[in-house]
Amino acid sequence: NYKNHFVDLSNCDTEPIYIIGRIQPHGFLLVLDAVTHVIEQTSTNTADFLNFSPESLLNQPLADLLSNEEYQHLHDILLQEQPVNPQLLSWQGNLFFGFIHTSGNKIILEGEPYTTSSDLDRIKDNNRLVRLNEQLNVLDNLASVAQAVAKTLLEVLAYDRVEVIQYDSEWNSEVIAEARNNQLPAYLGHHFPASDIPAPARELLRQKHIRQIPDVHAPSVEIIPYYNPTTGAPTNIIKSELRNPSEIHLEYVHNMGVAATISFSVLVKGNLWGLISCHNVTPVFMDVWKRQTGELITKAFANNVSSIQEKRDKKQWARFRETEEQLIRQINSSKNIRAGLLKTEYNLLALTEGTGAIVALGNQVTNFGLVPTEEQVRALIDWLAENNTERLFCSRQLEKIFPEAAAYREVASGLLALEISRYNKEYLLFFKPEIKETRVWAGNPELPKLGADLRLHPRKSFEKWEEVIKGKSEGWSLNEQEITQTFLKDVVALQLRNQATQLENLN
Ligand code: BLA
Repeated sequence: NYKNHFVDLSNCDTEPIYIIGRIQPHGFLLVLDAVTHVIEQTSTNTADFLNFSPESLLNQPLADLLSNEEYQHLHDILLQEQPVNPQLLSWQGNLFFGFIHTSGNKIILEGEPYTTSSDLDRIKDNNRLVRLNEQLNVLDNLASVAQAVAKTLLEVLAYDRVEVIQYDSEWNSEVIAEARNNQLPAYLGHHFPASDIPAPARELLRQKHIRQIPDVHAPSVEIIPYYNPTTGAPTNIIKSELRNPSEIHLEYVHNMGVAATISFSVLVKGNLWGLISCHNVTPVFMDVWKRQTGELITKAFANNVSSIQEKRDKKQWARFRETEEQLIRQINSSKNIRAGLLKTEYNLLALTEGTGAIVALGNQVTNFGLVPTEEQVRALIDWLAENNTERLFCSRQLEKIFPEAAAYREVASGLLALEISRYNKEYLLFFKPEIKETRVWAGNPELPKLGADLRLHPRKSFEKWEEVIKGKSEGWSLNEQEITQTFLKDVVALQLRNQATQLENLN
């Protein structure tokens, strides 16, 4: 029950926003039984859009309310498993855009006023989309692709600011591209902690890919009755067009100095990669034509991200692979492993994106690049030998499980450790430094003014992010894990072969 759920900053990870029981006022919502098409719940504002009061709709089968022709048209749509939205519907002669989806064994039917778009506007937006796709075909790095997308969306939607936001593996986010006029300050390069998009909001982003808030101050509209009469439970409206957002989020948007937002989820290979978030200082409504163009732009972007990632992963892998083979050759032509590694042509450091490495073999510890002191390294190895049973151990925040590591977080917040012999305390260690945020807050510091609740403000969030990210490095990619394991395997094979030849020579 949403009504008994008092939401504050401490419990928003469990806020049941999917059963909020309210919508925004720019359309209406009905809940129908999927079989009988009887209206079981309705928003209280239907008279603003149709010739029906909420009371006249409740408990009525659709067939009794519409003309035969109107009902037949709607009935055919309702028979489809997943109707494409929007549909153009007519009820007693009133035209509107209908959005239809199922929720459990109910049908949610929403309506928004029918709007037309001039041919000239449609042509312009279409041309922008064509131009963008031409650009995307030749751009090959994420920053410039994201920038082209932000710029095109700013032209199409004409909001004051467009942000392209990427998540990291822990749901902290970063603004990687931005387009704006001078109404709102820049957030480019800024980071936000995962708590700004708590778990229920992330689930929303996964399930509903376009969301708009035309006016954060618009009074919300109730869905009555709150409990569905046949299920006895509030109806899940997470996929609805009109669902009223959480008050906490509305306050956040308000504190940002923004009155209207639209955002598009960026899904790459089915995973939530990030989002494109558009902000306007004054209220503004995007009709279905604009939303459709925005969706096409977002899809083009997501496809590009996917191919850029693939290309980059492949390139990185080829580079690692080449380094690995050369290193093994270099070791093979040296008198022992250590001597081979210390030759300068090929460096162990090029095997990952890390900036430091240690080879602990026999009783010798050999350093490459930025590493903790020998004493610290030996203590780390003792700890690994005692506590770690995995052959490959990865962390991007070592101090969280090994607090002593906080002393050298600047060079080694991240650790990738490969065990050669736990018993002999022989390891291969790779280090990544702490992430450093060097940008300063951009834009006029007085604008927008901080709201009453300081925490619910992007600038405060930025400070929170800096706290959250202390002692953390970039993560270890699958490529890095795989190539270091390959390297270890090849080194061990070499070692065994050398021992075998030595034995033969003795015989
Ligand atoms: C939702 N929070 C969101 C959304 C964004 C952000 C983009 C999705 C909104 C939508 O798509 O309509 C966060 N927005 C940002 C950030 C920027 C931005 C970081 O423009 C930076 C430029 N939010 C909080 C805290 C809580 C919280 C502390 O900051 C909880 C205590 C909750 N955020 C919250 C909730 C939602 C949300 C509940 C879902 C809103 C909804 O019900 O639709």
